[in-house]
Amino acid sequence: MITETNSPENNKPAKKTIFSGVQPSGNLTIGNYLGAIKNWTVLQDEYNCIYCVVDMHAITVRQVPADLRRRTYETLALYIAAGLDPKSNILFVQSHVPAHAVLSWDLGCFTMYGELGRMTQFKDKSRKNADNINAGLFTYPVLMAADILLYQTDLVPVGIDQRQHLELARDIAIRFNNLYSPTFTVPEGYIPETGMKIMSLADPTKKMSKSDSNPNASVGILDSRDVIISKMRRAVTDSGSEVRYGEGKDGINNLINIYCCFTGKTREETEKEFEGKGYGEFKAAVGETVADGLSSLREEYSKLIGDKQYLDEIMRSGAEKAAAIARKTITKVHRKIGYVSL
Ligand code: AQP
Repeated sequence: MITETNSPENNKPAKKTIFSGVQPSGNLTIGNYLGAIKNWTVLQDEYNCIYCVVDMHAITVRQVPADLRRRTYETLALYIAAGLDPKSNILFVQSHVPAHAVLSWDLGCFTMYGELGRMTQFKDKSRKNADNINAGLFTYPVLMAADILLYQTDLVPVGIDQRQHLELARDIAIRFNNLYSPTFTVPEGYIPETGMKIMSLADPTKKMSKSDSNPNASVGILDSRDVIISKMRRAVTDSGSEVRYGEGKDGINNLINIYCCFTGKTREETEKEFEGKGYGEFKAAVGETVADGLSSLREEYSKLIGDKQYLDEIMRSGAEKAAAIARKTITKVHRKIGYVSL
């Protein structure tokens, strides 16, 4: 794991706090799983963990309301199915805790226009959604900073694509702390080395994304066994045949990374295992391994997704717990800014 620079202590509970989230903006991919959710489950005993379904971020791109609602439930059910215990972690939906929007406004007044303009995700998504370059897409990183800073977060487990946003959250926290007095914990990134950036199967120079319109570009966590195996078989690779990590072999490098994440093997072990075997055999093995690795999660998910009442209860109690923590930060921030408290 790569952990980034240290943060100052700030009236913290004994255990350190983790915050992270996924947008319900499409069918979650193995990129979301390996870059984020899988690591969350490993951290849950050691840390106070707060995991959010970030639906407010999702509306920076147009969503069909019924799909957004359905995916919000699906994402929460996936968190639990992946092994996050709702009793020991706070699991909630972002729009259920209005403090996120409140702090986002406050922090927006401590964020520079130029900083937001430099964000590569804004540039990418503006290109992809040229007819809807809305202000929310531009200020997305401020809302993400609010998500993290509200909970005095120490560690943020994310894929590497979110590193630039995380650095901005740190800059905003430091700026606020310096202008007033220590208020926010300055968060560190927690980025996995092998799963940090899973690439598209259709174009391995591009990140795998849940909103990619090409269904063959990504493997969904909930894709069936046959679909996973067939997508892996069709993954774009170079014209070589040797299963070896290297320059100009983006497709094979990506499949080796995926295989290593699911098996726990190193790249060298993987290369050795497939020595003398061609790409076809390797792709079939990756497909089988991914399908096996996700099978218990899929089984658990199918039990949970039908129980809307249970999921509603988790959402409700998670939102209450999150709101209680968020309130303390908001009170402190508003006092420092100079708002009148009633
Ligand atoms: N390809 C990836 N490899 C590793 N990690 C990834 N993440 C996303 N894609 C990959 C990590 O998943 C977490 C949740 O991401 P998000 O939903 O907040 O937004 P995103 O990063 O924009 O993910 P997508 O799948 O690309 O969503 P869309 O298509 O809606 O933009 C984050 O920790 C992210 O790093």
